[in-house]
Amino acid sequence: MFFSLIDNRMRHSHPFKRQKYHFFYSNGKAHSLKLYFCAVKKTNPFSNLIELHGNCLFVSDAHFRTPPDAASEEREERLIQLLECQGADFRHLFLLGDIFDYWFEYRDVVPKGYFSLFTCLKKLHEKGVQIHYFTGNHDMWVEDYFTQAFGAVIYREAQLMEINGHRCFTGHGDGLGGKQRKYLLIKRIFNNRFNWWLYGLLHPRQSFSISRFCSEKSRNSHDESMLQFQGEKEFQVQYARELLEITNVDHFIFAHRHVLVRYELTPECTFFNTGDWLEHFSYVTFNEGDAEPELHTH
Ligand SMILES: [Mn+2]
Repeated sequence: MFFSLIDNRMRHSHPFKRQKYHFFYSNGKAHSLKLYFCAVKKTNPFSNLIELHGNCLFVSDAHFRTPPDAASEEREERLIQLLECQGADFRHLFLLGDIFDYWFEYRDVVPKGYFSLFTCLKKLHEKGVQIHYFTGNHDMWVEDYFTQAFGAVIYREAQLMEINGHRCFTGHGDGLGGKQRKYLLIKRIFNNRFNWWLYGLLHPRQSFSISRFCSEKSRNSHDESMLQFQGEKEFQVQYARELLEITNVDHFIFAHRHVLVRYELTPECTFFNTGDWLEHFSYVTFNEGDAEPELHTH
């Protein structure tokens, strides 16, 4: 009775209602639940389709350390070189998450360092480049500092966008697809506003020490086999296939996995991962007039 009520609501208010209803029942995962609540609230998660025009550059996973060490400063310099030499050509810069190994901003305090990078981003902003900052699992605590400093638009979830007439689904890509209950639970705890506020009560010296310890631990626990792209076993690929069942997407552009890859999902739809700015020094461009995004290494 309750579900048929929802079904009726969806039938009258959504362009993809029937498919979504089916999606909820056939999957029953966290993101399906989200679609279900969207249905209850009569909102469409794809209704605020953002339209962008112009050349786009996607870069992710630089994991700049807090405070920056020599290696981190070198990577920062390399990223600035890329942004400066490509600067005149692109209109949108996508920072696809985990740019910082740890980012937590207090009302009056931000992590020190990154001065050259921020100056470069400010210059780009002044030239008219729009910066899109997608938070990753290491920098989910971004608040409004980047927005105030260089007008960045902050996205906390992956987003469907129309880029130069192509439907692109992009975001950091962590926690999407597969059975990642434990990961999603941890993410939810970290992302909870009340916990966020509680953590902010700690003195920066304490909170930054805790974060460094956790970052180090997660770095050491990485599975060697995951260094390679796993094809259909990839959670992001599985998620992309699930999403393709309910809506049209031309290109998926994710990060997080630190693998630079172009993978054909269907003849009409391609999956990309930006790699990283740690070892691959890779990035993705999607220029006006291009049929699909392109992978590069610096
Ligand atoms: Mn990540």
